[in-house]
Amino acid sequence: MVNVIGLGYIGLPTALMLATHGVEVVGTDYNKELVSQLNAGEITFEEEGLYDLFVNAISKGIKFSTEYISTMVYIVAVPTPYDKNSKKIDACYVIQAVKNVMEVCPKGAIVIIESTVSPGTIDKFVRPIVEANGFVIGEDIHLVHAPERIIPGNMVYELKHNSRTIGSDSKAIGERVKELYSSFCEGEIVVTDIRTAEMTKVVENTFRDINIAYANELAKICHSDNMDVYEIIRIANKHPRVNILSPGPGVGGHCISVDPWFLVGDYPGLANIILAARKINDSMPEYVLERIHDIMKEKGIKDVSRVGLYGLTYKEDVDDVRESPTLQMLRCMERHLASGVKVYDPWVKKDIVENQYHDFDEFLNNVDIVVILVAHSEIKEKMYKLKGKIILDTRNICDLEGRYRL
Ligand code: SAJ
Repeated sequence: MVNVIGLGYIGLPTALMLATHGVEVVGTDYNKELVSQLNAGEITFEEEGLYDLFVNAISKGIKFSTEYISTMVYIVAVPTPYDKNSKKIDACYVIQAVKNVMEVCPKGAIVIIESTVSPGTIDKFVRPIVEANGFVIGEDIHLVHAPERIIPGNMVYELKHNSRTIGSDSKAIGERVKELYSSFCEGEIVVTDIRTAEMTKVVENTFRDINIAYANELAKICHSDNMDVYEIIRIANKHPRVNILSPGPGVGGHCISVDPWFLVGDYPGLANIILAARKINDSMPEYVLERIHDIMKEKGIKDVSRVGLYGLTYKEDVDDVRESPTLQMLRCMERHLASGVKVYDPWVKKDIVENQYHDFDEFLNNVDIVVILVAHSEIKEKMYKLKGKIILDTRNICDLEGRYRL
């Protein structure tokens, strides 16, 4: 039996996938409401194919609980935020989860950390907890790091098809864990040591952050000198060894905008490109605000309440608003005492900001400028409704005449 600890964006799909592939699974989360929701047959977030997987896993006997279970395999998938004060990973959730596991686990158990961690976290925080509980690592308890690579929006497919990394102190344990993941994962599974697995995961997300920062910097350069950044990137990418990503209003989500900070925090003075990239991406929400300001001036619009922001989530077709560029923009506007801007997102059903609309047409009727911040399928399908509006398209999805882009 596997006890999956943390039933969020990573833990839940992983637990469901294991259960549907014949593994006995108990999913544990300290959030009582979340657990009762799952036990009542309600899925906790939207994701293509997740509900079907959920129903299938329930039919195969998956259980959800707030309790930790005594078993031989644990998968820990809890959040690992970045602590802005210490400039280091905040490992408190991992620490607590491992402490709780130690209270119930038998000798011989394998504890797999799936949460993304900065290199060295397992040595620094996890090993001491295991040892403090009287266990000998490698004999009584086996530690493994198995970071995930799934992308929100395509999680279920990627869980099955991506390759993945298993970091372990011992080859034999690594191979056993590889077998467990092979129950559902058809991609290549590479077994390595823990430190390498920790570093590899952070390096992957940092690579993407730097690539996006390059695209964002190019967008600024091109705009300053009246060049079309999208055409330039499109043509440059025809080179067989060039693959520049797309500029946008900023980098959000809980992975790419967070993980590079682990390297900056742990290797100050060495992580220079990484820090520069973070700064460029973090500057984008404010840059978009400047662009809105310029457009308002050009069009003679003075009233900020005639500006509508389309999209609140951190990217298209997900309901996750963590670190979203739109929220960063709104915070920045608050600092400049500019309020009244209107906001709409078809994926965010609850009111989380002021002047938030829940009906697309009503939103459009109340604004003159539409700033496209998220490329949800909805707006792509209903783009014709924006005819006659002043449009700032930060995602390059609109081809209506006169629209502004980054
Ligand atoms: N973005 C751009 N331009 C682009 C691509 C993305 O501005 O060309 C923005 C998005 O709009 C979003 C942010 O970057 O705000 C991040 O989105 P994303 O789709 O690039 O990535 P995430 O955070 O949803 O998922 C990433 C993935 N990592 C990589 O592709 C290296 C995923 O595979 C990881 O599993 C996930 O982080 C994670 O959990 O670490």
